[in-house]
Amino acid sequence: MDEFEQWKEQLAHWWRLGLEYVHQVPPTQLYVAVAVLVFTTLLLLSIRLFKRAKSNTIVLTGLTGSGKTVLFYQLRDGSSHLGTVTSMEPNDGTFVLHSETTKKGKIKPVHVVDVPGHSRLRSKLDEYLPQAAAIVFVVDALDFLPNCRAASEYLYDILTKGSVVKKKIPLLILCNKTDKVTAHTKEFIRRQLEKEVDKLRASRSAISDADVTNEFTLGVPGEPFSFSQCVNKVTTAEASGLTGEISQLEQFIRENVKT
Ligand SMILES: Nc1nc2c(ncn2[C@@H]2O[C@H](COP(=O)(O)OP(=O)(O)O)[C@@H](O)[C@H]2O)c(=O)[nH]1
Ligand SMILES: [Mg+2]
Repeated sequence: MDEFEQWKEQLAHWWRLGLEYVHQVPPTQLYVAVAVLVFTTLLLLSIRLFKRAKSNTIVLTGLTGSGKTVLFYQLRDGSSHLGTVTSMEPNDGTFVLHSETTKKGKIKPVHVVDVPGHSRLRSKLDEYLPQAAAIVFVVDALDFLPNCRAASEYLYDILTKGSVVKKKIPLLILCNKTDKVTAHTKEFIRRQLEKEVDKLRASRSAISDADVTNEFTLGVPGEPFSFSQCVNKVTTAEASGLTGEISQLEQFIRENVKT
């Protein structure tokens, strides 16, 4: 008990000393000190907010076999790593694009995630989409027609996600495998996807009363669907992961992740 009393006495003493000291300090100095403290706190907070707003994450997705993994390696290493890759795990990496490694000056690294199109792994998408600066939806331009329906359903799901619509995340429809002459053009693919999404729109709104899974609706009611009706910017481009012709993809990435 005695010890406790002593402690209290000591604390009270220090408190008095502290107060005396503060009184001795000219008020202007005190104000300046407080202002500096408040200013630095605000500065640190705003830097944090600013950083979070400027994401560098690019989500690469699309059906299995469209060529995402090959594109991922092309972006990172400038080679396709053919035959050594599997499609089960998401590839996830932060790097300076291979084509930019020879450039001088400070280049901002890009965070690229390759999210597989397996339906049981699509929950991964919900994890990555909210932090995405942009989305690349990879389409197999060679084997397009048999997969058109499935690709449209997947695309529909992405374009109606709350995280995508609210943040207006830009989306690139990347028609891959254009190294083969039998590949469909991006204009053709875009038109077919629009037609298919239009059909989906009708069927999904008919059943949505009981089973609401899509958070937002697409397009303008009564008008044929077109990607230009989306609140987020939807563009198309061509690429070949196999031969490394990915300049349009790299340009899209750089438009959305500033150096
Ligand atoms: N011709 C051609 N084939 C490609 C191209 N990109 C990928 N492929 C082939 O498509 C298959 C699937 O590629 P992969 O990257 O594993 O697709 P993922 O399932 O989307 O990750 C592989 O057999 C690749 O060799 C391309 O640009 N041109
Ligand atoms: Mg893969």
